[in-house]
Amino acid sequence: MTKLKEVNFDGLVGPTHHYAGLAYGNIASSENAHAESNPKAAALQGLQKMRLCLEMGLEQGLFLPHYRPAWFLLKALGFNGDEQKALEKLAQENENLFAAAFSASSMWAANSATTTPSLDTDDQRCHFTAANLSSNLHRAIEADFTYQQLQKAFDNDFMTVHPPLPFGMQFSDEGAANHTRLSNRGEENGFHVFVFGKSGKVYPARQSVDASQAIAREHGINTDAIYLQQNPDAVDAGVFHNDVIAVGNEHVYLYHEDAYVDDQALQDLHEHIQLIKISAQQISVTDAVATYLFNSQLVTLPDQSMALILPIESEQNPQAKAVVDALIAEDNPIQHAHYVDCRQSMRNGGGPACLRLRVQLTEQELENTNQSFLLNKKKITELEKWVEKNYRDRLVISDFLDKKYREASMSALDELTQLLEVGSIYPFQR
Ligand code: SUG
Repeated sequence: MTKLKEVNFDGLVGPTHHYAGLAYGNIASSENAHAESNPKAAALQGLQKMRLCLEMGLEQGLFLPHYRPAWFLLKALGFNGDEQKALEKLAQENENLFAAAFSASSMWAANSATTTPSLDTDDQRCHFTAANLSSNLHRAIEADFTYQQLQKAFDNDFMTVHPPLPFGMQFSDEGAANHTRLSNRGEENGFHVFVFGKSGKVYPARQSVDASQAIAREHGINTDAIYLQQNPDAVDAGVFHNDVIAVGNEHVYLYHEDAYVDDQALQDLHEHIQLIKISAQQISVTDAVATYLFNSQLVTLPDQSMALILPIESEQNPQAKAVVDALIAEDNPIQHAHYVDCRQSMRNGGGPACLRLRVQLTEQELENTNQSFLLNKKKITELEKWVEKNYRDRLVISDFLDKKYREASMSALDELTQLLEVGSIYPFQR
């Protein structure tokens, strides 16, 4: 049996983290639009979660924040000339576009890419496809730089990084948030669960089935792959990604009974996979969305037991807490629950699972991964100091008009690349 090691790559929260209500269909994003944000707390909360994972004996990596404002976007839209004047004009004319250009949304690394481990592919290479995030402008502008970072981290003799699928709604792709690789401990190959949407009455779906199928083809997935359609009513209740209503790990798949139009294809895996279906009576979809109970990381610990890493919002809700307590008490591999504070991210609809891209690698692939993207506790301490020094603890959208603040954000990113020894990855460094 070839052993795969799971590494979680978290998106480091960037200095421009803010609340602009840009993600239609994401209830937290709409509810917190224009609230004051705390980028320092957001980044520290993220690092605290990464530290917890390391302390649990897991491998942990990170992706760097994208540089903002996204001048490549603004220039393409004709905002040339004096930068300060251009930003002032834009802020007045189109606040959403202004906010989008400063979005720190790359923190939600679960949407950065879809990956398939080498055990399941025709050419026995590990494959990555950068997500195009076509549904929302502030997210679509992540695609190019994500692709570049993935190449920097993983493009080598053993792994292949693919560019984003063609832009547009037909191939709208939001990455690993809608894909889960399951596996039975005794079996070599995995099972791939792809989840796609068709828009509800109110909110749009974000992952298209054409995109999921293209990725499966592109990666040469040579093992079972199933495609489940999101329940449009769940989409309308705020389930904009599958990881808001389901989580899987190895031979366990935890999901809400109202997650899909039809879960028969999932049921057909029951001989290999332990399906844990949570009923609407245990917790409604609305409460699942409010607490992000399912947006937890389900991880295998070194002793082979499994742990859930959940947002504290689900500890504070009696129904969600009861579901977790019952899971721990019942006969299944989930034996531990850790509640983490990622409230700054949660207010934009991003829980623990959103903040990380799961990558399953062989020992050789892990050795060949660019080590600058991997973390240890010492590096986390250095990153915490870097955040303390460089990040603001209060931010509103109009602060982006402050030139000094923008310059400070750029020099913080410059310092970060030195700290992590990744080289000059940002255009302003060239
Ligand atoms: O795409 N929020 C993100 C949250 C992504 C969560 N990821 C997963 N479920 N995997 C989104 O909706 C809000 C930005 C704002 O409103 O300012 C935002 O983009």
